[in-house]
This record gives sequence, structure tokens and C-alpha cells, in this order.
Amino acid sequence: MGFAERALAALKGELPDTLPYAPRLDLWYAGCRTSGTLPREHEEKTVEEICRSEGWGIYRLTTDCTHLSDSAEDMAMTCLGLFTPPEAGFKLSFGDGVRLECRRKGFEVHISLLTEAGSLEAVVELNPGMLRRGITVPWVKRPLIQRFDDWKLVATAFESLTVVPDLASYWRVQELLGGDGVAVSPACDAASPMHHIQKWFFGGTEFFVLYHDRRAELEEFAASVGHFYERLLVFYADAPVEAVMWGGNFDSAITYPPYFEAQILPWLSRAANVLRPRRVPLLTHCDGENRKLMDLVRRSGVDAAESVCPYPMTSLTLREYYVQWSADLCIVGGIPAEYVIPERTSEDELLGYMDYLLRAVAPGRRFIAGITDAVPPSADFDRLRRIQEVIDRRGRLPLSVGPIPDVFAAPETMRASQAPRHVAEYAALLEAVGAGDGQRVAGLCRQLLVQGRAAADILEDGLIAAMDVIGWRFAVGEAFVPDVLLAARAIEAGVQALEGPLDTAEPPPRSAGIVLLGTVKGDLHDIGKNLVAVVLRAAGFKVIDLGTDVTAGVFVDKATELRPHIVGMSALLTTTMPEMERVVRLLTEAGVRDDVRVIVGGAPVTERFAADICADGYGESALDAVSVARRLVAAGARGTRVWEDRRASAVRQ
Ligand code: B12
Repeated sequence: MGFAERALAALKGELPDTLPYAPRLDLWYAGCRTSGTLPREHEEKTVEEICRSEGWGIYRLTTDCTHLSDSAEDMAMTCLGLFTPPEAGFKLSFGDGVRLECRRKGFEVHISLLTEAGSLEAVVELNPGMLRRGITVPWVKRPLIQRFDDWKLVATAFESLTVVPDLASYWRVQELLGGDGVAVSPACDAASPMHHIQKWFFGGTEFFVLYHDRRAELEEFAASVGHFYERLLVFYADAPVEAVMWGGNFDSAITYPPYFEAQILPWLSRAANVLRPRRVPLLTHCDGENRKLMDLVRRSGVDAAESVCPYPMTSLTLREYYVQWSADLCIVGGIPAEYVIPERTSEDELLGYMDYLLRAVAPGRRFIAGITDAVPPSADFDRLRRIQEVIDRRGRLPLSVGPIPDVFAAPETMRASQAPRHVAEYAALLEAVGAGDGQRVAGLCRQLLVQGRAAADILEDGLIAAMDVIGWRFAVGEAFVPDVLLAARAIEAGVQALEGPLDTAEPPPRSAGIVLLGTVKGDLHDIGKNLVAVVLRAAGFKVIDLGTDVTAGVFVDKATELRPHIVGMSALLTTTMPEMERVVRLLTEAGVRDDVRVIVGGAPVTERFAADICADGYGESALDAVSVARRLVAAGARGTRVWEDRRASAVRQ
């Protein structure tokens, strides 16, 4: 059997002869080619040729946009969240009255969306620095929607979009892959119209607040985006493609269960229903924390969850995935990227993981092994070969079910931990904060003041303690991103109601301090960082948020200028984690390291990594960020120039 035959068997629930293995080299290739670090023997080869000469399957399952960087027109479409790589098998075209105009400025593409009702501007970029770090999806530097009402023009563009079959380009890719890869047609980057709006048109966190406050308008917008999704379904009803990829980037926190069920599941099911009669497998990109989504993904009827990224990157072990999904859908991925990065793990650890993997997925039906989400540019190429060697030796199917070592089980500590204590007399306040009802929170705060409660007590034991409870619920998966954001907004309303009395309250609340926070250079993930900021603020910290893509120089300059108690860094990519070490080193060189405490977090960051780079603290969740920050401040984190100034001026008054 060749790889394609094996992979298709796995996708359709049949048992291939051997475990299929395709490491997904596109990001690695883009990074190494841009930095000139391809292995010598592969320097002149394409990614397909490299896979072929190593005997690996060719993984072309997700939107690799490297081919776009040559064409400003194709890049321009990404400001609408639209991608049509050659293997899509279709092109997109606007109807009369809608046009995109674009011009290149260096690595940026400046875009104008022109409609009869008006125009909007956007800027996207894909530069060599991004490619070196393995980033292949262009960065929308300036989104089309600047004011909320701009959605109406974007909606017009989606209503006019048509899907034009272009099967010749699909067949060319299919021919290029031969029997060594499955030509999966990527239909859409998001899984549904609302998910499309969430991913592409509003900030990662802003969307959730809008989804709460302006649902009716967003539903109207989604109906227009839906025209495009309907046309995709019509195309796939008879498109002669081998398999289809439909959206992704699911994560229990951001595509949280009720949202997934209302907005995503119905569209996945519709796509599955269109393809099932022709036995064309439907894949979706399940690359995040899936603990709370397992049943929903299974119920959606998709044939495969792709880019499955188990513990230690997320909380579910590969065995848990296999037990819960393999009766109904194929798992693609399963080897966390850190096992191919020498700075993160030893070769023995990789071999230990492979031993575990072969037991965890026994008997081996519905599983395609690969590095998730992709092989990073910093990978040790030989490790990819070690994986193939193990599969060659032990990967014949069916695999025998043997004892499964529990060393890869995710720690249960968080789930087993107790909810933070909350003072009973503030129960109503806790409930109102939990419901995100700012008006009620403010009203209750005023009432408590009238009853003679000290403002500082209401803040600490009522509002901040309520946020601790919501933060805990979030950490254990009982609350989701919007709950945290709305609770924080409600707390802000409460703080405003207390503001007068608090101004005179001295000393400032016990646990507060100043935190300088940002996502490190090269990294644009900001949802987790924003949540950390929100929860820290709600816990009484002053947070100076530097945003995303923050250079080490900016962290150090700001730390020198503002002398915060804590510098907090977030990274979601293994390739951007080394920036954290750089910041720690530069803080030392600048002579401020002793005055600030450094805390780090983000999905790939671990306690061990934090210790290795000499950070002072690590937090797995926003809740941890608060407890670690409190601990460090209590232990005497210094460097409080701004805070001291404020206290001094308060005392002077
Ligand atoms: C959503 C998402 C995206 C969105 C980001 C939207 C946004 N505005 O942030 C989009 C689609 C744009 C995206 C793009 C990319 N992504 Co992405 N993405 C994700 C995904 C699915 C979820 C991340 C998320 O928001 N989680 C929810 C939040 C709440 O959790 P969190 O960020 O972990 O934060 C919590 C904790 O970690 C902690 N925390 C976070 N920061 C801090 C800081 C401190 C100080 C502390 C104490 C705690 C702390 O507290 C937070 C709240 O509890 C992850 C999957 C995953 N497992 O994480 C992949 C993931 C991070 N992406 C990945 C990749 C590869 C990419 C791309 C490179 C893809 C590409 N081909 O270009 C690009 C890179 C873009 C860039 N330049 O940065 C990979 C990274 C792999 C790796 N090991 O490096 C992941 C892990 C997917 C995977 N399974 O492998 N992505």
C-alpha cells in the first residue's frame, strides 16, 4: 500500500497494512528555506520531493499560504478570511459592483474593498521573518472592519461571492502527490459563517463581547457570509475531490461548547451530509484544547479530526482521544511538536512517547500519525526519521493492545482543586458578577456602601473574590472566555461605583501590583494574554498591556521606565518561546532583573521551560497568573516606581 491508499483507508475507517505517517513539513519547509537551513541533502528539493525521498506521506491538509506571497491579488483575499490554494479546486469571484484593489508596499499588501455603498481599507502582511518562524498565514495588520457598522459592506461582498470550479488546478496537485499524498480540498478556514466572523473580522476577544451585546446584528452579518458557505456546499455536492477540509482552530475556551453547538456543529453536519453519499471524507482542524468538545465533534459527523494535539500541549492524552473518537472518526496528528525539538525533549523522550503512542492507538484503526500542528523550523530532522524507523519496526496493523504507561497522563490537579472561598455575605454580588450583569453589580456595591461596608472590603472580598471564583470555573472548564470577559466588565462597573470611596482608601488593596504584559515577538496570539490581563485587572492589579508581537527591546525599555512588579510574557508558538529567554537576558543586561519578577505562560510553555530560562513564575491559566503574581508581590517583588509614586501622591494629599 502507498501512503495515499493507507491514509484514505484510515479516513474511511478501514484498517491499512501499516500505520500511516506524514509529518506535515510545510511550515518547517517555509521556515528553513527562508533561513537557508534546509538539510544539505534536501537543499534543492521541493517539500514533496523531500517527503518522497524520506519515504514519508505528503501532508497537504491545511491552508499553507506560502504560495500566496508571490501574488498580491491572492494575498488580498485573506483580509476577508478567504483562501484558495490550487488544491481547493475552485476560485472565487465577486459579482457586479464589488471589487478588491490591491497594491504592494514591501511585504505589505494594501487592499481596498470597493462596493456601490462605499469602500473599506485593509493591510495584510507575510514577511520572511514570519516564514522563518514557521508562520504561513498572513497577518491582517489592519482589519477591514474598523467601526462596527462596517460589517454591512463586508456582508455585501460575501453576498456577491461566487464559487467558480477550477478542477484543472486540483488535478495538477493530485498528480503531483501521486500515491504519496491525499489531495484534500480546503473548503474554508472557518467552519461556519459566525465562526468566520469570529476569526476574521473582530479582535480575538472583542468578538465575544459583541456576540453577547449585538447578537442580532452579528446573526444578520452571518446570514450574508452564509451565502458563500451555501455556495461551497453546492460546489462539493458533485466536485470530484478525494477529501475535503472544513474549517477549524477549535478550542474548548474559544469555540466553547454552547457556541460550538449553536454555530459550528450544524455546518459541519451539513458538509458531512453533502459528502457522505459519495464517501468523500470530511476533515476538520481540531488543533486546540478539545476536552469539552469531544462529544460535539463526534456528533457533527465529520470523518476526521486533523492536527490533534494531545497532552502535554493540551489536557487530553492521545489514549483519551483514541478511546473517545476512533469508533466514529479518524485522528490525524497525535505527536506533539515538542518531541522533535531538541531544546525541549531528549531523543529518549521521543522514543518513550512513540512506545506509548503505539499502545495508545491500538489496534490502529482510524489513526494517521503526524507532528501536530506541524513540524516547527527548529525541529531536529533526524527525529522525524526516528519516528519512521519505529513505525517501520512496530507499526504493522493491527497493533496489539498492551499495558499503557500512565506517564503521559495529564495532571488532574486543576480539576481536583477546590473552588476558591467566597464570603457568604457577598453571595448576591458573586451571582451578579457571574451573570455579567454590570448594572446589578454597581447597584449592589452602592447598597453595600450605604449599609456601612468599607469600599476596600467590598472590592477585595466581594468583587476580586468573585473574579477568583469565575477564574477558577474557567480553569476547570465550567466557564468560558465570554463568561470571564463579561464578569470582568461587570466588576469594572462595580469598581466605578466604589471609586469615590476607594480614592481615599489607604493603603491600596492588599494583593495589587503592576504587571507589564505582552505576547512576545513574532507571535500574534492574544486571546490568552487578553484574558490574563482581564483577570489580573479584576484582581486589583494595574496591567500595562503592550499587545502582541512585542520585541525584547520594548519589554526591557518599558520595564526600565515603569519598574513594574512583574513582567508577564505570553507565547503560543514553540518558535517564539526563545524570545522569552531573550527578554530575561536583556533585563539582566539592563540592570533591572533584580527589580522585577518575570512570569511566563501560553499553551506550549511549561514549568520546566520557565525554570530553564530563569523566569520567576509560570502560569497554566489566567487564574494561575493571579495566584503567581500575588505570591511574587507578597514575597517582596520590588520595582514599584509608578505605584510608589501614586501612593506617595495619595499620602501627600
Ligand atoms: C486560536 C488559534 C489561532 C488564531 C489566533 C487568534 C488570536 N487573536 O489569538 C489564529 C488562527 C490567527 C492562529 C494562527 C496561527 N497559529 Co494558532 N492556535 C490557535 C489555538 C487553536 C487556540 C489558542 C487560544 O486562543 N486558546 C485559548 C486561550 C484562552 O488559551 P491560551 O492562549 O493557552 O491562554 C491561557 C493559558 O495558556 C495562560 N496564559 C497565556 N498567556 C499567558 C501569559 C502568562 C504570563 C501567564 C501566567 C499565563 C498565560 O492563560 C490563558 C487563559 O487561561 C491554538 C491551539 C492551542 N492548543 O493552544 C493554536 C496554536 C497555538 N497555533 C498554532 C500555529 C502553528 C499557528 C500558526 C503558525 C499557523 C500558520 N500556519 O501560520 C499561526 C501563527 C500566527 C502568529 N503569527 O502568531 C500552533 C502552535 C504550534 C507550536 N507548537 O508552535 C497551535 C498550538 C496549534 C497546534 N495544535 O499545534 N492560531
